[in-house]
Amino acid sequence: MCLPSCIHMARIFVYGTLKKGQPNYYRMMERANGRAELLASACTAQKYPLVIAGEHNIPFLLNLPGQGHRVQGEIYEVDDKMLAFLDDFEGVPAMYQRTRVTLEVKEWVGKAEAGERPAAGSVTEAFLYSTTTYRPDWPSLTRYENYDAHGAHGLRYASREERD
Ligand code: PCA
Repeated sequence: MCLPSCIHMARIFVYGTLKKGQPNYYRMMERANGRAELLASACTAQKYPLVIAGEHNIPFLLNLPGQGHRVQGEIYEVDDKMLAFLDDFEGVPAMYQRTRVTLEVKEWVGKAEAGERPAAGSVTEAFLYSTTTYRPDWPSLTRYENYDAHGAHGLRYASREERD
């Protein structure tokens, strides 16, 4: 018998359209896709170039540590079902690869692990969707620190459903 406590959970850092208020956030909240629970706001410990690229204006964190900004995002705890859904949705491994990243916690809002909530400034790890399979000109695109699909850049994100 599998009790709820034996469902495997993973942590994922989202920095793009999956963040709260962004176009794909609802997909993480859809129970049919699995479970996701907000743990914290955070930023990457290292700098990475976060660019908006391609004809659909998709945000990509390029796996080029040391360049760009310390990227801001949110850490979620997800179950295996949600992780599998997100891997499929993000086109792993062709479009993005799911790798591990070191993060600095900004504000921990979710459940604590061993009694206490990690303090602001503490270091943790999670998965993220970054890519090494980018076009040669992408590293020279404008680099963002905090993605917003509706930002002043004016690059409108084309949702999966409106692409042909
Ligand atoms: N979705 C993932 C990767 C980029 C995107 O739009 C995320 O939000 O982290």
